[in-house]
Amino acid sequence: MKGQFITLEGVEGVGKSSNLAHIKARLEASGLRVIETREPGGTEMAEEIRALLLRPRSESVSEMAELLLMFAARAQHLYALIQPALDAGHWVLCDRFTDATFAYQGGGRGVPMEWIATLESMVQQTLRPDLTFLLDLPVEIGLDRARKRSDFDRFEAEKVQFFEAVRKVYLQRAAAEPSRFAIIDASPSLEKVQQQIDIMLQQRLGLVVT
Ligand code: Z5A
Repeated sequence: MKGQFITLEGVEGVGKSSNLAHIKARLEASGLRVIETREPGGTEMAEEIRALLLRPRSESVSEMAELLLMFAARAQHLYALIQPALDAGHWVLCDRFTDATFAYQGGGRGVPMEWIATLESMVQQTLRPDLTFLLDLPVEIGLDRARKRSDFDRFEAEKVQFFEAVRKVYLQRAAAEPSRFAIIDASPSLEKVQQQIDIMLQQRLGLVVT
């Protein structure tokens, strides 16, 4: 059976990391071989690019430098991990992917969406996620959750309006591609969020969750 490519998206603190482990456990319980990864990052070199991107710095960062670094990391991630894993029949579960670039660099930073779409085609060719979970909740709840947990990285230091713009693009993309996106209300308890995820795994992938 061909491996499927599943991504998790959402603004800060929506619970992507918390729910990734849950989805992985469900897939593995169905006998699937699963590789868990994240963006930016996922390979040694791409993780080095991630550190460059997230580190707070006094120098202001060019939107183009940020965009190209995101896609540089992605190119290496696809080449060294994602594509080989899919070719070998593994399922790949990725914390963020190119929808994040449309949302953060496009919505948040104002980079033209067509530039991102061009880079997407250059770097990924025809590869797109088979299923994307969009964990959605009001921005301020997510920021509150994320900021209680750790110090700010360079993105988390942005203002609420930045994340409102990010959320808006995510919701627009989900509305435009309902067959790929599954929107999950991330505001209730983790248990209730995971119940919604289980329903989607059943509806979209036919997984029987016991
Ligand atoms: N970025 C970009 O700009 N462009 C791109 O193309 C890509 C990324 C790919 C790194 O992402 C940054 O890169 C990111 C966007 C940018 N910007 N930022 N910031 P990341 O995914 O590594 O970092 P993150 O979004 O900050 O993830 P996060 O803060 O780790 O959030 P999360 O994984 O969604 O949440 P969590 O760690 O699972 O949960 C946060 C806290 O909430 C934690 O204490 C949980 O226990 C708690 N939690 C989770 N769910 C619940 C519920 N349901 N109720 C109550 N509490 C909960």
